[in-house]
Amino acid sequence: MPSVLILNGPNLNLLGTRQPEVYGTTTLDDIEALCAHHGKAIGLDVSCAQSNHEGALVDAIHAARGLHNGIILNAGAYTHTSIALMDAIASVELPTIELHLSNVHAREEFRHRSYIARVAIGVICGFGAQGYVLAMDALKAHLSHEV
Ligand code: CA2
Repeated sequence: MPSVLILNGPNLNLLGTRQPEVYGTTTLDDIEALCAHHGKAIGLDVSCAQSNHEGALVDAIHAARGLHNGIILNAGAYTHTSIALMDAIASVELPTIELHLSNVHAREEFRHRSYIARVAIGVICGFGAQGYVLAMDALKAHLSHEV
């Protein structure tokens, strides 16, 4: 069964506790449970991780090589700043989907730039927690067409 790493970045551990008007009321635990449930339904093995630290996210991406077939990455604010994460994704050569809960293009100008998008196979944003399900379906389809 193909395997996906669902990796969440800084502050996403606070989901559901603050700014519900922007990020909704769903917690990160809820999202991870949703992903595990959907993985079983579509035949995708799911591993989830979260870190507030850029280097730990780089390490998690490196460790995914050989363990997982793809990555779904919500890099949070590092999306807009991190050449290190971009380079890590490029180096492991795993199909990666960039994900955001909010529609970053409808928000501040500084959220419009993404370093991750340059190395991602696609970007999903603006659909809240449902975006993780959409990303899993997209990755599953991508991996099925790869062979
Ligand atoms: O919309 C997304 O998923 C973001 O990746 C979320 C990041 C933001 O910097 C990106 O531009 C878009 C911020 C995550 C902050 O999460 C919080 C959750 C609850 C309370 C406060 C922050």
